[in-house]
Amino acid sequence: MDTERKVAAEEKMREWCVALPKVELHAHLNGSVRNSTLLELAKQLGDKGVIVFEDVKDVIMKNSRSHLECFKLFDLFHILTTDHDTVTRIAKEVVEDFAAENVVYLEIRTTPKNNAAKGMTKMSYINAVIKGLKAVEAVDVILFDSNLRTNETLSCTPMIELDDDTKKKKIYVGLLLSIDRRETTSAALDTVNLAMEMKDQGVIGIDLSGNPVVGEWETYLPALQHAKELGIPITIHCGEVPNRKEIQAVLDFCPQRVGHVCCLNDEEWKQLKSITIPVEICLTSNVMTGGAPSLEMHHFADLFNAKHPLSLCTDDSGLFSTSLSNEYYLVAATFGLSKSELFQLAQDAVQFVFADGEVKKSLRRIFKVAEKRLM
Ligand code: 6MZ
Repeated sequence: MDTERKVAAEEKMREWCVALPKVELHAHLNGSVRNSTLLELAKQLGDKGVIVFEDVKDVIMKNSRSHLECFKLFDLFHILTTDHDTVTRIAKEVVEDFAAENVVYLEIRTTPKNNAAKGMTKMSYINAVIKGLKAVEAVDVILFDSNLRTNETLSCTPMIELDDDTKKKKIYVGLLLSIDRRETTSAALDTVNLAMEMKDQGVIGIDLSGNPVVGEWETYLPALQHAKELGIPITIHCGEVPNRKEIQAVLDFCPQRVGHVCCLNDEEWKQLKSITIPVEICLTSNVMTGGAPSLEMHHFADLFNAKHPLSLCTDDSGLFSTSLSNEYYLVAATFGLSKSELFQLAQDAVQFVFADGEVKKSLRRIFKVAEKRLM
């Protein structure tokens, strides 16, 4: 194929990946903020003399992201974003961005933050996120409760189907509350209790995340155990670094899903595969942070060939300059998956959502309709 035809074919495949309905299960709110918004916020704080804009600008726009750089950046992002109005703004924009590329179901995770200087509590932070979801106008945002029933259509349009082009698009959104690895046992328990308290307001699960070289499993275990007893679905960042003791503990804990699983040894792979915990795959993130040596050598291929339950995810679309459509495109370009395999991969992710049967049924209908159009 000559270069021009190759470029045109790649472009068509990219467009197809955007048109594909997609399920996003692993997206951190503050990692998914648009660069343009971060720059605007940095400029405002620069003008107030809180930060030096020129220094921050280069860091935001830089493309390589080691683990260390990522977690330094998150500290910076938190300075830029952590007041109620900004949290509301970024939540709105992040949902709009996912909806714009045909994500039909989004579990967005974020760490509830106390910030006395801003009059912020963990609960007021999550309320600010929910306010952002309610402010989305471009699509209908449907929030559901953690009894896992569809709770509320946030905008006024009733339940709709995607098969009629005249109707507004819809996106199902659920919130996962993240425990940051820097937190104490008591702070982690607060987050789980908050998830329980806000289960009728769109909070549907718990995540354990944060810098993987910080903290001890034993610190979070009581909170995770508590969440399990309360019946709250849990997803855990697992094996971003080769911490043998913790990887084993996570597999033994057997959460509903795990993220990343980059640094497992043969025995741990065997155990993961035998207990078939669904894996949230974050290709670009893993390559950029060094968790996988390259796209070609990413463990996606092994898990996919073993028919292990998995779902493609972005992790931090802003931080890593990616999108869920791009992650699907990369899988096609790197591993040669056909359109029907990509479609199946996207559709299979419906099985691993934390929402209930009604939401799943609706998602399956969306895929059925899309199949006629795309295949
Ligand atoms: C582990 C990550 C992460 O919660 O402030 N986070 N934790 N590994 C990753 N892979 C690169 N990417 C993001 O979003 C930012 C927070 O999400 C977690 C970190 O704790 C980070 O501070 P929120 O919305």
